[in-house]
Amino acid sequence: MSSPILKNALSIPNLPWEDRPAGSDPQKEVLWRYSKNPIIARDQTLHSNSIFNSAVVPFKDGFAGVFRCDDTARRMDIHAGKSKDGFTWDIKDEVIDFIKTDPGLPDAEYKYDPRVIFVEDRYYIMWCNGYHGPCIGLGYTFDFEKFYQMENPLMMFNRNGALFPRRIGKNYAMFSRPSDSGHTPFGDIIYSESPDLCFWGKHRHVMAPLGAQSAWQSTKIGAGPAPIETTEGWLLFYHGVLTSCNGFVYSFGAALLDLDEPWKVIARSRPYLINPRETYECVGDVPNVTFPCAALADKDTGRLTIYYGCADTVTGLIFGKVDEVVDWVKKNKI
Ligand code: BMA
Repeated sequence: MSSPILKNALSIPNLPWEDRPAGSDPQKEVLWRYSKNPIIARDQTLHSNSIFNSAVVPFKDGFAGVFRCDDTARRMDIHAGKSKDGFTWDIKDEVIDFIKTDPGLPDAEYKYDPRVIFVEDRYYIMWCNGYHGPCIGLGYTFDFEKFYQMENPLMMFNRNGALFPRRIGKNYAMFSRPSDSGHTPFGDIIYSESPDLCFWGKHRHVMAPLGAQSAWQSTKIGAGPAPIETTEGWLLFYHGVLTSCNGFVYSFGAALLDLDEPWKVIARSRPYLINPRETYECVGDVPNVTFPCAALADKDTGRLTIYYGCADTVTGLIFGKVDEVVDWVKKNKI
């Protein structure tokens, strides 16, 4: 039976999955963690210090992805990987060597926090690209072997770019989060459109951080994975940051956005879905971070699998059902 709620979704019969554990109360937690988290170790490639905030998609009879690997010189870059089952990953030791679609394209000083999504005929990658400060990088691949880099979509001082899986009207669409050059203590989610993936405009404000009524998202927010299309609107997982006496705490929640005008918020969760509480989320290079970068939904079962970075060190999996998350957002909206 197909999920009644997903639109334009893929069948992913081999979606990584584990049933809700006995004792987990759906009223209390709509999502649940994989019992064998983390699935990717920090030193899984030859030179990696940490592998986290990484994105995957179904590819051929398995999965492929782009992984943030900081190396032991603490350089931030992205690497390609493949997997048969979505749990066990073979990640290349070498960084992705992008082929420039225009020889005049500036080099990147660093790359991090990739998102990957299939749109029309190829897999697009967005990441945070170092060019006189953080900006959004954009590239594509057909095979996860050769990667092509395009123009940076927006000006510098922007992060958390997430491309939509289809055009809105005639245009491609993306979310971004304007920032500064440091560990930005502010940030709203912005929507933009482009006819050609080069020139972007029609910028619209989507959501701002909230105050004391939803403190997990009080300092800044940013889009997570590419949004998922449902009959109830675009389902967007987004991270929210709280400033504690020990620094930033990264949790994540979800919102439903209008299908035709995605800057219009239908519902936005007051509580978080996931916050850092397991040891691997609280202990690492940056304690207290849960940061989703990929969400795969199976058309046939409505199952949802989220890949997320844990404490800026390792990568974990979270499971749920799309219809349950949508219900939860509606019931727990601001
Ligand atoms: C953000 C980015 C993310 C990271 C987060 C927590 O600014 O650097 O990659 O997960 O901070 O350190």
